[in-house]
Amino acid sequence: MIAVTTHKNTDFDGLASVIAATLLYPGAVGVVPKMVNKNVEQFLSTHKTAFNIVLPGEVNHDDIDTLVVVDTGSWKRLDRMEKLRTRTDLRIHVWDHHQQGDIACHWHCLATTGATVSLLIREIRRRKMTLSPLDSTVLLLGLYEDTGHLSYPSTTPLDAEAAAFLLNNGADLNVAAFFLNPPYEEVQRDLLFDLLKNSEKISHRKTTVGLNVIRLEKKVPMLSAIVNMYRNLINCQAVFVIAVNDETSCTIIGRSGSDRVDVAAVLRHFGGGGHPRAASATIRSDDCDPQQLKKQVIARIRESTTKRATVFDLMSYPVTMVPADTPMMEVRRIMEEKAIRGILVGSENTLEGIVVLWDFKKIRQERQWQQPVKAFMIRQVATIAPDMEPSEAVQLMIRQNIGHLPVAHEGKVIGILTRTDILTYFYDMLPE
Ligand SMILES: [Mn+2]
Repeated sequence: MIAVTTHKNTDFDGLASVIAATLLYPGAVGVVPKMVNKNVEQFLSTHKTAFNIVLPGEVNHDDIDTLVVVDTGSWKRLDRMEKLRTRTDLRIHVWDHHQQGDIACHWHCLATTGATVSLLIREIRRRKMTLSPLDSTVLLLGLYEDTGHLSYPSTTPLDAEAAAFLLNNGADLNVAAFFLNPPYEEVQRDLLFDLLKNSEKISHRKTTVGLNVIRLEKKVPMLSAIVNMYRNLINCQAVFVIAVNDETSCTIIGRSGSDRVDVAAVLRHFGGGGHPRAASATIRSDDCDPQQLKKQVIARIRESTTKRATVFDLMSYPVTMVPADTPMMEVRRIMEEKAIRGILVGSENTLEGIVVLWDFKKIRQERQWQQPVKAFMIRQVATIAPDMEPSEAVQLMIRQNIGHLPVAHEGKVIGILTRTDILTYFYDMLPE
């Protein structure tokens, strides 16, 4: 028998991948873990009979000769599959978009797509299969949940192609919207207020990280969505929420909106995992002390050294500067010669102003080209520090509506960042 299974606390990508695999492996049975996310549970309560899926307790493990694992590569994330771990005659296939895993398999399809189900859909398309509207809809739920409706940065062209294929096969967007955007309930609102009231902020290398310890009386559906909302509201680069489940277990949820804080790297020290921007860890110990955990998280944040691109890596230097009494015609000549659109005025220790191509429009008479640059320059010049992130430079440029940012370190101009540098970075260098 071929069994297809996925990770515990199954999300829609896990469920969709199981269902897609049952289509790709004829006769296969989908084994869905007992613990599934709330919205998946709601979906299954009305749709379960439409699919060939069972619970782990309903399957005779000895009958399984091929195990297809989707949306995870780790034994410990599977539900009641330990028995199979030591079987030498078992064939194992893995389909996954995560990086790590300890399942030794005979065949795998691993790629960094937004959703695992996109990998299975690629194979469905390759085999020229068609899907029912119902199958298409559940696959779309998985695809949209893991890619934030194709909007997360992890989304790839393969995900978008998969979405087009599903829509062509009749996927229902009304059903998708219903299960992906359930209304918030009182318990979630209370939690959000609690997080906002009791947040502690620490600063580390120009980033602000929010920390909370909360007590969870019961399971809160969509906890991670609430944590995300909370991070947006308090405007921190990252947040860590330590949720006390009971005396012997705590869950740490990390969410980041910045390349500066890699929450997965921090939570790996606590046995957790995930992505740089979304990760979690569950700690079980006889005396789980959340305040102690908080101290450890802070220590890990402080020692984390994520080396990301900074303004320093992108800026141009040396910088062309002219003294304030330079005639405008000379300024124009230098700019033409160097093919630059802006020039700094002053010296590297005293930045007095900036003149950009646009300022030439202030010149109405020919004789004005003889006048010094200080008569035309802009005196209020925004500068940026070399250790800032490219995205912060973009925000500053947008806010001030400027295309040139002198880079200053300890009062000295050490470089300049232009729109071109930013565009080159975001469009040419990002997809590594
Ligand atoms: Mn997934």
